[in-house]
Parts: sequence; structure tokens; C-alpha cells
Amino acid sequence: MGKTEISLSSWAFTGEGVTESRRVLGDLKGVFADEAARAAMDQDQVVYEVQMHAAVPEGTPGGLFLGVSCLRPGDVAGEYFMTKGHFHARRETAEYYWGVAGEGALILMDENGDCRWEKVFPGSVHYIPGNVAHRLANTGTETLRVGACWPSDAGHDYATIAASGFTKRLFKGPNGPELR
Ligand code: S6P
Ligand code: ZN
Repeated sequence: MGKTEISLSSWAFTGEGVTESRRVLGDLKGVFADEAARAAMDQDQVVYEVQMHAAVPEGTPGGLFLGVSCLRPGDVAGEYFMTKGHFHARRETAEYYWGVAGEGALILMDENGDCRWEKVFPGSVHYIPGNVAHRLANTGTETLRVGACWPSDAGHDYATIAASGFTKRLFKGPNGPELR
């Protein structure tokens, strides 16, 4: 593996083994409570980008991946811009997140459907245990940047969330974010 570097201020990756993916509003059909409002917005608007460094192929037992999620500010009818969210395909695998820039929320849901959220800010550290679905929301006015480290054999189960969602959603309230 050749040279890979991260910016210590933004956690942007450069160099070998770095891949990038992007989700626009058009990729997020059915993700927000108000689907008609989402469908009426600019479908090419970027909601989030993920950069990751993969030193081993996806699925390799015992390896690790390192990434950064960059989530733009915005909302769909008062529901903050957020990631799709997922359980890991290997449910028992955990993950670390840490806040790099911006203000946000890490929304967590266990397999009983119990939801809670943790405030994400520069320097915040979040341990996501196994068997817990996770998604990020941007509750601020600038891009939320969050570092992540997870097992290379964790995989992603998006289907469970696509089918039944999270039991609660994070909306802009008069006094800040409200989980409803
Ligand atoms: C991977 C890790 C993150 C997310 C990213 C995008 O296990 O949790 O890198 O992939 O925040 O979210 P999502 O739900 O679209 O994969
Ligand atoms: Zn994950």
C-alpha cells in the first residue's frame, strides 16, 4: 500500500486506496417523512459524500476501514438532512465515529426499535455497539464532517431500514433538534 494522507483539519483523504461515494436527493427516495417535499426539491442536490481508505477488500475478516462522512446542511420539510442509515450486515460488529467539523446528531436504534441520539461536534467520540442501526443528521449550518472506523467484514444492511425505517426522526424544533 502506497502513501495515503489525511488532512488533520478536515479529515479529507488523499492518495492510494481512497474511494469516494456521493448521495444526492434523488438517491434518497422514501428516506424522509415527507416524500412529496423531497420529490419537489432539486434531485441533483448533494446531501452527503463519504471518503474511505480501504487497505483490504470489503469482506476481509479482521481488517478495518477508515472513512469520513461529509453531510451538507439542509432539511426536507423540517427534517434534517441525514444519511440513509444502516445496521451492519454482520450485526455484532461495532464502529467508532468522531466529530471533525460542524454540528450534528448521531441517531441510534437498537433491534427493539428504541431510538436515542448523541450530539456530534468537533472532538466528540461515539462508540456504536453491535446490533445498533446508525445514521447521521446535520443540525447545523455548515457541512458536518465525521470520521469513522469499522471492521472490513461489517458490511451494510440497508434493506431493514428501507423496509421499516427508524422508529423516530429528528426534526427542527423551536428549541433545537427534537426526536419524534
Ligand atoms: C460505515 C459507516 C459510514 C456510513 C456513512 C454513510 O459503516 O457507518 O461510513 O456508511 O456515514 O451512511 P450510509 O447509511 O448511507 O452508509
Ligand atoms: Zn456503519
